[in-house]
Amino acid sequence: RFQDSMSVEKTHKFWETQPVGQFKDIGDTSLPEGPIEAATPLSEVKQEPYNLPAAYEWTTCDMKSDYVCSEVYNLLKNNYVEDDENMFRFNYSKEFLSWALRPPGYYQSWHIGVRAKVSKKLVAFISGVPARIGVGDDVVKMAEINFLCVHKKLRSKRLAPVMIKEVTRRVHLENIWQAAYTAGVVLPTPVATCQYWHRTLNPKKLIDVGFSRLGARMTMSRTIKLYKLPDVPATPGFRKMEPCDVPAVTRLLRNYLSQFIVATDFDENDVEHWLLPREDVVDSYLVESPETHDVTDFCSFYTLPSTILGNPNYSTLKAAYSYYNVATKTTFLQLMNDALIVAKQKGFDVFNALDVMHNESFLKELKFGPGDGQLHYYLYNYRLRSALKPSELGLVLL
Ligand code: NHW
Repeated sequence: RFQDSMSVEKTHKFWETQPVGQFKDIGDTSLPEGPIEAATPLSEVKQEPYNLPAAYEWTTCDMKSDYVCSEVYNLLKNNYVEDDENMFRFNYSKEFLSWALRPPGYYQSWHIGVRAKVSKKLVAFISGVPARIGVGDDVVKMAEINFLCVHKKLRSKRLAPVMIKEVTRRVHLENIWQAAYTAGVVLPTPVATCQYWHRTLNPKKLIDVGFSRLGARMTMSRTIKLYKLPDVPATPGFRKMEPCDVPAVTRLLRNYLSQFIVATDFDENDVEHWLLPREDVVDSYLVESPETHDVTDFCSFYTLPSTILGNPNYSTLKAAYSYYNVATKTTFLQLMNDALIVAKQKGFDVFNALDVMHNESFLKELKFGPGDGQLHYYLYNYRLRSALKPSELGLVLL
């Protein structure tokens, strides 16, 4: 019989056992907000790793080692996230992984690999990094979980639940009891469901590789004209962020992010790590008022190329992803248009942004188009009374 596939809730043998919001509780406003399970004494946390199938063993990955970083890079390059049509696969660079996994106060024990015992080949990975996240009026120490990956040949063998339990155990050992993560798949239960929007910078290439299609009644030359951008940013005082800007940018960001229900809580050390420009990893620009020399506006994006699968002409799609942006004096529209201009100058093919924070206010006007597929945000062991709108989120995970 016909069923609307959108409304079918699958059973989740693993997730049903975890302290996360369950589908059956959606709409039950009698449940309290906050931790689902209380923290336990550290002595009660399981001391030994979970069991893996006999042919595999745990490894803790030293991301300072160029060799280990290459192993993780290659696992992800060949086995990480693809789009629904299997045309593109994320290709996080080694420099990016080393940055993403070693923020202030990181734990090497949260960089968890699985190796084949005989060959020592790395076949799976999961990671966490510590973060402070504001939820409502609380600031909660959390783990941000990312880069969960199982080699294509080992899929559907229930390895992922063991890896998630193992990272949870190691997070608990640091006396941290909550986590945040995003995924393209629906799991129990999203705190928000967001959409990616794409701003074409290099129309010819995007059309050639099948990322986008020529619009109805559009020619290539009209399309190129439509997406053309000025050569240089328009805002006086627009420049690259420098180390001396860390205090001012931190103030600007903290003030901006405090309005969202779930948001990153950045201090100066975090801003120094996450937002100071790093070549081919993260770019940050700000507006310094020519009169007062105050920092009034800020924008940033990170570099995440995708491998183009099976195209004879092109092998990589160079994508910039909107990160954190704050406009106080410049209009948000002009600030983000300047971000597009510098991204274009740097050779990006496309600029992507989620509909989080105030991004909705510039997406349509700056000619972003909605993507297919959604990104769901999740919290582990923290219940919110109801789901959030994307615009209530002040958090971007890599
Ligand atoms: S999302 C990207 C995830 N990675 C990929 O999509 C790469 C390509 N796919 C794969 O490598 C960003 C595999 O398909 C993976 C699943 C490894 C995804 N999140 O081993 P089985 C992140 O990294 C559940 C959570 O047989 P598999 C965030 C699935 O629902 N759960 O599947 C990561 C099912 O459980 P259920 C996911 O295909 C957040 C079970 O896994 C999931 O061979 C992690 C099936 O396992 C996903 N993306 O491997 C959670 N995809 O209950 C962190 C599938 O439905 C939680 N599953 O039966 C917090 C932990 C820390 C807490 C601290 C207090």
